[in-house]
Amino acid sequence: MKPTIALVGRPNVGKSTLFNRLTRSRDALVADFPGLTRDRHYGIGRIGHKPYILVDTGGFEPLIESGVMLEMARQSEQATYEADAVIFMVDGRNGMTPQDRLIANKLRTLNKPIYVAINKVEGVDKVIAISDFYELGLENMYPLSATHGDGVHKLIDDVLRGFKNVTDDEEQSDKITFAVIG
Ligand SMILES: Nc1nc2c(ncn2[C@@H]2O[C@H](COP(=O)(O)OP(=O)(O)OP(=O)(O)O)[C@@H](O)[C@H]2O)c(=O)[nH]1
Ligand SMILES: [Mg+2]
Repeated sequence: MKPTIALVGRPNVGKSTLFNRLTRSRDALVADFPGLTRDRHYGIGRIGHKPYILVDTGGFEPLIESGVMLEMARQSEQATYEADAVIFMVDGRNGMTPQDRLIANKLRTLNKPIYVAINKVEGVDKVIAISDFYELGLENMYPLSATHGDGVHKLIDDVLRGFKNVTDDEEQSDKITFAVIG
């Protein structure tokens, strides 16, 4: 069975950029303004022959009470309910925001593995980048650059390590098996 991994976080932190990198596609639209991704968007990523389902989501604004942003927050939450693990992306250049704290609190109640992707830290001291987010109280923190690729492999490797029974592509193919007896 393929594990499902949801990518969530505030608008404009780089979720779709990471989605495209992991699915080796340009399926998700990326732009330098918030609110571009609006609903859930599914793709397939692979490590070696091990496939997984990746879900890109719209920016999660946890304090919005009406309108399209509320619907986007609902879509993000739905993606986290369907997922086996969640990558929670934050912006390592902007640092912690109150919304990040609220999202972290919501995610904690899921009781699922949560991985914090601290994005946009190319050229930034990784220890300093991480230290700003300690107060989220989430253990697994990964400084990375979705644009440049640094740190991305380590993140997805660790996420998938949690799933021992990931089906190999080859195991899924319709091979004919012969028994030679006599
Ligand atoms: N410097 C830097 N910029 C990045 C990185 N990743 C993404 N960006 C930029 O951040 C902006 C937002 O990227 P998106 O991938 O569209 O962000 P998003 O979280 O999907 O945004 P929404 O769909 O609006 O929630 C774009 O201008 C990206 O080029 C990174 O690793 N480093
Ligand atoms: Mg997006």
